[in-house]
Amino acid sequence: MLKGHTRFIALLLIGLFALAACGGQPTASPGGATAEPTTAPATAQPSAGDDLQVDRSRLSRELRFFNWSDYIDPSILEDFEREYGVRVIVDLFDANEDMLAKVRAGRSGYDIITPSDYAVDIMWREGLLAKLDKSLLPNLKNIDPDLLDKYFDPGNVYSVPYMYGITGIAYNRQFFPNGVDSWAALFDTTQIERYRKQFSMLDDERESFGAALKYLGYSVNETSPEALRQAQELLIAQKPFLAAYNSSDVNRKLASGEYIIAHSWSGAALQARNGLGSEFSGNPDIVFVIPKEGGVIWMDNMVILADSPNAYTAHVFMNFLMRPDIAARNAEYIGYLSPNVEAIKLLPQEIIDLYNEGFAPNEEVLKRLEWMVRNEQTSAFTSLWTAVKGE
Ligand code: SPD
Repeated sequence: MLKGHTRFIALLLIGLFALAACGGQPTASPGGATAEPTTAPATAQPSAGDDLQVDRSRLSRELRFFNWSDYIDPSILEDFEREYGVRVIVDLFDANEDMLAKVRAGRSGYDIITPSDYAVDIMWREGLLAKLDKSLLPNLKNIDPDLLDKYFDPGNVYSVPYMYGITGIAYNRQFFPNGVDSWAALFDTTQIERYRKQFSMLDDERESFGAALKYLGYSVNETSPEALRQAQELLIAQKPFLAAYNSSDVNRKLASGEYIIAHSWSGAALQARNGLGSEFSGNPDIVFVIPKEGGVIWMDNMVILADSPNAYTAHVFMNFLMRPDIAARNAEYIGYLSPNVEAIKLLPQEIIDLYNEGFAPNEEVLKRLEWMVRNEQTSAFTSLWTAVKGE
């Protein structure tokens, strides 16, 4: 077990280090978290399994967590409530832009959220995030240093890694006996005619434009008018063949056979392969691939909102999620990649084998992956996407 596992981590570390798009120097965080009203039983005591001396008198009774769908093992929330007496109320989103719209409107009531890389960048610049108090996050020591201090939050002043993954193509090998190795399988109209209305693209302005741009030979961050025109044209030509733009239940539809191929996040594909707890059963014929033209690597991160009334409790929850046993259970359940090096050591061999089959990047695949960035020009994707969708 350790052999394959160690090789996986080594490959991952080498590749991620090479790809790391770091920027800026760490900024000292004074730790802006404030105490919330006393609502839970008092007495500070060490909590099981981590180093944090939790002051229970500072815990709120509830915590509001805004998370991607199918992105946490529900039994972990029950464990947190059992251990700390805090009920975590979860609301779901399926696109960074939807999450941002809700948070920007103000008074969302959320304490903790899991934005992707480029969305963290947007959020801290807009003053939406609280600075983290690292003294309340001792389990940060378990996080792979190569996944810290990234370009979107230098010094991790506002965010800590939750899960990461890659975006490519998931397909049912029964219908593609020769395999799939190109985005042409989703864009070439002579190919997609065969599975008209049996495939989906992510309902995501950056991801779907990113796939089209990669197929055309561009970077996912390309914003020249000519490249964007070509990508838009490609997406519009594909649209009549699509079953849907779908970021919410690609996992279920691949597993059930309703889709035979889909633009997918790696973890959703692994859920389609393995099933998801008691939610649905998996399909052993689901395969995941990063096309030869390349794909996306991304990371979702835990952040606390600047107006969170429960920042102390949010830190305790974040620290809990970074406990190796908890992070391992979560990664095994949701199928995404844990940034927690101690958790990876606890994963079962079955999961490591699937990583090695393509549900995680190896050294060769890492060379074909790109991180998404945001800048003045990338806001163009919003109006182009609205036009493609015809909204
Ligand atoms: N169902 C959970 C999906 C999490 C995907 N987040 C990644 C977005 C990358 N652009």
